[in-house]
Amino acid sequence: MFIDRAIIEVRSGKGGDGAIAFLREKNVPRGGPAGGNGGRGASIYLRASKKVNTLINFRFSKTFIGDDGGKGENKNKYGKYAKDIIVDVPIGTVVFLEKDKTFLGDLNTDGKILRVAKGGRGGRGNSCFKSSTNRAPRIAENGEPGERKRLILELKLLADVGLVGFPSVGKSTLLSVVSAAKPEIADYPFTTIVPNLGVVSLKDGSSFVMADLPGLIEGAHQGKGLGLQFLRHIERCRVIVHLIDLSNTGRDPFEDYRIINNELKAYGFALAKRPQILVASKMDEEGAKERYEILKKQINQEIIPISALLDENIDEVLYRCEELLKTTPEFPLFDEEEQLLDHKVYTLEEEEPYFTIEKINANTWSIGGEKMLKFYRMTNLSTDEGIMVLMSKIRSLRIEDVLENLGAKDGDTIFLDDFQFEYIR
Ligand SMILES: Nc1nc2c(ncn2[C@@H]2O[C@H](COP(=O)(O)OP(=O)(O)OP(=O)(O)O)[C@@H](O)[C@H]2O)c(=O)[nH]1
Ligand SMILES: [Mg+2]
Repeated sequence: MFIDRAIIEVRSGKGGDGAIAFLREKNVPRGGPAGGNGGRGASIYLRASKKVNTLINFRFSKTFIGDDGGKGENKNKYGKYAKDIIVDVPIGTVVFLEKDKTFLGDLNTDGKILRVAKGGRGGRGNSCFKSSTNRAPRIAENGEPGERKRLILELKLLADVGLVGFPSVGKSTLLSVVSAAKPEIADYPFTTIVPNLGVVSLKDGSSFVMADLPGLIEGAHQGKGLGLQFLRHIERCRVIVHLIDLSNTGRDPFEDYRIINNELKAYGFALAKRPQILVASKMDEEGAKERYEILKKQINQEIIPISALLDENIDEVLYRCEELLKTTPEFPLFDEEEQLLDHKVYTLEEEEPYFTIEKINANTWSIGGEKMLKFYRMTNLSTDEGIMVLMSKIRSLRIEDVLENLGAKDGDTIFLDDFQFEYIR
């Protein structure tokens, strides 16, 4: 069975705890603090890979758990970094958070990688908390917890050409005539439930992938029929071949045409802007020619009349497809810029920032800002509790995130007035 949707759980590892230790050497009666930092927990990544074609394996293996980072040790030894987990998924997998359907990424090219759960950072050992007032801090941070998320993976069909139209208009039949695919064909609606793919090879040596798709009915964009599933698949098709049934269906062909186009428009994602080839199907049926003449007048666009049964005009459709594919770019599934705009955070009128960050040299940074310095100076750092208060302030202001964005690297030195600590992510 073709599975195009899976739900998985990912859990990144917790960071290792920082250590509290002191140097005890023969000739150094009161050695300084020497507790090392904890190691980073394992992150979990998804990677688009040519080697995987379906999401079927995620039916059996659904949970991915990263190892925790190692604890810091004495003599300033860092805890072990846990090995990240990389999970291969088919090219074309789109990832969402299950809980609120937030879009996380579109793995649309081979090798593209997406971090879906960040490993916790290791806690700092006590040697990080030395200051002029507290030379032997008995304090260390615990590692940052890992993340736990449930993800929806969706594989969008990667086809160049998608066949759309009402149920039973002959989409699967056309696919079976032009490719080696063997889709089910029957005269009842919704014969096709999951799309079939076929490779169409032309006489000039070129080829493209065509997909028949489940039939579409009015209200599909609200989930009627197999609608939404169908529409999800077609997002990946660059060219749409829109089949209009000219046999005696009891419906009006022009009305069919209008309804399908409205559904494409209502679903969004610029589906309606895809280049469309109009095809009148089942021209061998009685009365088809008369209906075709009427339809031609109603639609001011070329409509290719075909009969899959008699193999009439089929090549014409294929060459039109090829022509359009040459000039049609791939459509981005999600406008990533638009996504960012959606999440833009607006703040009130410019307020003086709580803190500022200045780069002193390649691996040294300085935190400033009047409010931050005031807070620092009012904190009694001669006790471990005082240091902890300061560190949690730094965390709650997300200063470390800002440092990361500015390019700070593990091991960099951060100054806050005369206090000094090590940057670790
Ligand atoms: N006379 C005639 N019948 C056709 C032609 N093409 C398809 N049919 C018939 O139309 C019926 C439906 O064909 P399908 O190819 O299954 O239609 P579909 O569009 O894939 O239908 P769904 O998968 O249900 O959406 C079948 O009974 C076919 O034999 C044609 O060119 N001429
Ligand atoms: Mg079909």
